[in-house]
Amino acid sequence: MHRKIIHIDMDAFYASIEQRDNPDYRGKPIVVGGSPEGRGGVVATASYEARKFGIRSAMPSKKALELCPQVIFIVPRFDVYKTVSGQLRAIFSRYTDLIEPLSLDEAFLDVTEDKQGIASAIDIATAIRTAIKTELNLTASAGISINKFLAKIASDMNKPDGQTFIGPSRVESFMEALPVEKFFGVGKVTAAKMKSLGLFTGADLKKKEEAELVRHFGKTGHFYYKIARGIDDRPVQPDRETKSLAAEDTFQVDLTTLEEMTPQLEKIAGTVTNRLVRNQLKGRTITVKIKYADFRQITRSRSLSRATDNLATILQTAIDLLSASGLENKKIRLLGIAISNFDGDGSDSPASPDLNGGQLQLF
Ligand code: DCP
Ligand code: MG
Repeated sequence: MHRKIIHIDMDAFYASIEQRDNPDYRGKPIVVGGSPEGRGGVVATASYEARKFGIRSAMPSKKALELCPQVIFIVPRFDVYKTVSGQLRAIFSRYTDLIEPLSLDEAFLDVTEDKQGIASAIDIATAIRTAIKTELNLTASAGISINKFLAKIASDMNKPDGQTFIGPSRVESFMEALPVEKFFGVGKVTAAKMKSLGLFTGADLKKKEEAELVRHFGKTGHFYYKIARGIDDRPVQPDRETKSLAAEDTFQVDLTTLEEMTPQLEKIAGTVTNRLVRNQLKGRTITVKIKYADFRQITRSRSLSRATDNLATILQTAIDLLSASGLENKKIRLLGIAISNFDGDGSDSPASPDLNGGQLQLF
């Protein structure tokens, strides 16, 4: 008996809301976030009209302006996006209580048993998208399959305003044909490593013994072994609170000096800060993860007096923690930054035993 999992992802979320609420923006290339003078700031998202010019999320606004001089920059209205996110959740909850939001515009739904007895996950996804269109005047895309991994990939296959079903009988052939860089959770470095091992698709992964994958990729090797066979047992976890946000990067070449590490740390801090802002979170505890060339790993934390989402503050704290960790004669292969102890989540003791005891779970 297979589960029925739906992944819903809104189309050009912030930009679509702005176009909905202001007729002057409709049909035009618009960008939410960034500064119009191209003086810094990055694009949060671009309307599909702007994407035709090559504008993408996380692109510097300067670059966006170069690609499309007539692009309109819009200041984000997070309160509105949050309200819409709540309205989306209300629509989902007509069909199931097993809802796991991933961000304001994205969620997994387990509709194995749906509240209305519709039974067909395809019909439920269609009904949800219709409700979003008629009630909220926005469009969403959906992926429907037997687990989270496949549903998430599927929701991207027919964007915008579309849906894709990967049924049980198609799972095996779909996974075999899937390029490793399309795997949800496989970053650039892992993809490059896979390719260097001759692993280009799910079919290549499937030919490897589990022990060999674990030897190359550590614990994640177990996951690759299973997912190559279309198996992903992770449950849809309702009400999973965001306890921490993290980003990390593995380097092609081990780093040895703080001068080499600082720009990398800056990039990682930028990613974390963006995600804090996107999720409207501020955190008080900053944790740095360091993995050495010999795979040993340490974490170092510091709690600030006030919660922050400020790039400079987070970066400086991370640099301080890194320098205090003792870098002499060390080769570093991975750096990560996690922010936790969010404002309003109640766990504001600086020496939270939860954190000091279980820092690894942050990443
Ligand atoms: N976002 C952001 N910074 C990023 C990526 C996204 O601030 N680097 C924000 C703006 C997006 C929203 O999160 O509207 C949702 O992100 P998605 O990745 O789902 O992108 P969109 O919904 O904008 O577009 P798509 O139609 O590709 O899903
Ligand atoms: Mg989206």
